[in-house]
Formats: sequence, C-alpha cells, structure tokens
Amino acid sequence: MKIEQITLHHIKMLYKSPFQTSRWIEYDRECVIVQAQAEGLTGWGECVAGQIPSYSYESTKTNWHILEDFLVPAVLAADLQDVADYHAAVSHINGHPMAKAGLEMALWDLFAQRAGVSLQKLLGGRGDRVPVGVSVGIQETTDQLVKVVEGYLQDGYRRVKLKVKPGRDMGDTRAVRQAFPDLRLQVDGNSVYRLKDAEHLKGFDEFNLLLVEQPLDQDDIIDHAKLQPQLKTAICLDESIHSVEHARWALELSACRIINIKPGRVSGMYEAKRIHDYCYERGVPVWMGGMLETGIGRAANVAVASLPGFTLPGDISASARYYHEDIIAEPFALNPDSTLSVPTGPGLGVKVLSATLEKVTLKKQTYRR
Ligand code: OSB
Ligand code: MG
Repeated sequence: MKIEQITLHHIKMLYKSPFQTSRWIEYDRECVIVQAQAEGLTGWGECVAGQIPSYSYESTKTNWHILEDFLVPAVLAADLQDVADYHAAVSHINGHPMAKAGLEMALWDLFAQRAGVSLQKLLGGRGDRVPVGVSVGIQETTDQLVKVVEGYLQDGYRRVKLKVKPGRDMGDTRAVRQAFPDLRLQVDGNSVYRLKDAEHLKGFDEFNLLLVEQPLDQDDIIDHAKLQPQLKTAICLDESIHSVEHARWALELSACRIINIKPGRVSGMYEAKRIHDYCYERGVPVWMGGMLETGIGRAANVAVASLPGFTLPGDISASARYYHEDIIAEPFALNPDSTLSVPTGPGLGVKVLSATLEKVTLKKQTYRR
C-alpha cells in the first residue's frame, strides 16, 4: 500500500479532573493524532506522549518532530505490504516508540479496513468484551480518595488502581482497603521509589493487592529483581519494558511476575503482540495499561486487550471517566460487568468526529507523497 497523504493534528483536551501521579500532574491531554490516507481509506492513530516528558522522555513536540522529519517521509516514500514493512522502513530511527506507535496505529487501521476486518480480528483477539478497571490519581486528602473510589464503584468499576507516592502510599491504600475489603485493588508508584525503600515497600503486602506497579526507577530491571523476592505481592513492570527483549530480561531475572503492556510505550501493537505472545507462552499474566487516550487510542487498546493473555483488567476506562466530550461518535461506555465492548467495524471501528477534532486542534499539517 502506498500511503498518499498524512495529516498530523496536535490536540488538547481538558480532563474532567486533574490526574496526579507520584511525580507529575496532568490537567489536559495534549497529543498528536495521525491521519493517514490511501486507496480512498482513512486510518487514524494516536501518540500517547503528553505535553511534558514525565512518564517518558517523549512529549507532544518530540512526537511531532520525529514524525514530521523522519517517520512520515519514510512512510510516504515506501510501499508497505504490512506493519512489519513499516518497522523495517523506520528501523534506522532510534527510540521514540510513542511517535512510531502513533503512525503504526493509523497503518493498522488502514490495513484492517483494506482487508475488511476489525483490528481485533487482524490482531487475533477474541471475545466481545474486555475486563477493565479505573486508575485513580492522588487526591488532596485520603478521605477524598475514598470518596472518589466509591464514586467509581458506583459507576460499576470492579478493579481500582491507586497512584501512590512516599507519604501517600500506605495510609491511602489502607483506607481504601478498609472501606472496600473485597475490591480488586492494585497500586502504581511510577518509578518514584528506590531499592533502599524495600523495607517500606513490604508494607504493601498486608493489603491483598493484585500487584505493585513500577515501584523503582524507569529502566531498573536489576533492582526490581532484588526487590521482588522481598515482597509477597507481585511486581508488575510498566516503564521498564520497551520491547519483547526487555520482557525476556525482566522475566529471566525474576524482576516481576506480571507485565503491563501499553502499545504506545513499546513502539506499537506489533511489539505489544510480541510481548503478549512471549508472556502467554510462559503463563505470565499481562494487562493493558492506559495513557488517558482519546477514543482513537482507546479503540486500539480495547482490541489488543482481547488477546487471550490479557487476563487482568486493563486501565481502559469509559470515555466519560476522562472527558466531557470525546472525538469519536460513540464514546466507550462501561458495561454493567465492568467491561468495555470491542468494536466490530472495519479497522479501529470508531468514527472520528471531524468538527470536534477541529475544535480541539492547536496545530495541523498535511504531508503528501
Ligand atoms: O503509569 O499507568 C501509568 C497515565 C499516564 C501515564 C502513566 C500511567 C497512567 C495511568 C492512567 O495510570 C491509566 C488510564 O489511562 O486510565
Ligand atoms: Mg503505570
């Protein structure tokens, strides 16, 4: 397939409420949306990086730079038979997985549409729904946190993740656990702790958690391997895993027992599937992470999460958990069994609302073959 035209949209959408993690706070979602056109079809993609390079070194502007100067020209010069061809065409670009994944998503959408199948089908996923939970940011007070969690339980979420940081970890987790003794609960440190905090982190063991996500530094597989044997609770790695090789290293070193997969973090769904397959063959549970995506990225995450190894609920909440107005025609809604339905239409299976997209666009640029 010869991609004829690519348009980048730099958008900004206000969150319903600010999202605070251990190391940064987000008020709105800035990201690059990729629109690729070929053979009368339009494919959509979303780069997960936000305005500030805090979760990773990538940001909206680095995404734009890498796309405009390298990835888009490479794709407009190529004739791609599949997504593997895309990765071959951009393999000379080091790093920048989120930029690569955004364009890759638009290509997956195009290839699936051309084949007349849903993205789920093209990926090999199954089932009409995927189990989901909600990721809850650090609140002003512990009491407020308990109230916010209660609200999400009333909405129908049956698994909750708490963001934690030093000073707001054991107390917050204890309060939520005491209020909801049977809740499926997990915590996420977003790389804020260090191995010297091992004694402190053992405190999580008393709360019957599904997992502790990324307690130690971004790429620190070695220290996670030293921490895991000291905890009863399973460690799940997020920021540390960028490829199937990282997954292998982490599992060979017993640095974790569970892996969080975010296609955007690992250069796209192609690598996400490889990590899934590697873990599935070894009986290691994986689950779908989230980056507060718009409906475009959410559609892709839901499709990937329908692969059989995604046995834990994903951080893929309903559109209404994040935004007053999404940029797709039928926003994702929570089913009563704490699941999201997998789109069945061709490609991503969502319709992008061009007027709404226009409204949230800060900058837009079209590139042609
Ligand atoms: O660490 O999982 C994370 C959001 C932004 C950056 C990092 C993370 C998150 C979330 C949000 O936890 C999950 C969601 O999209 O609901
Ligand atoms: Mg995380």
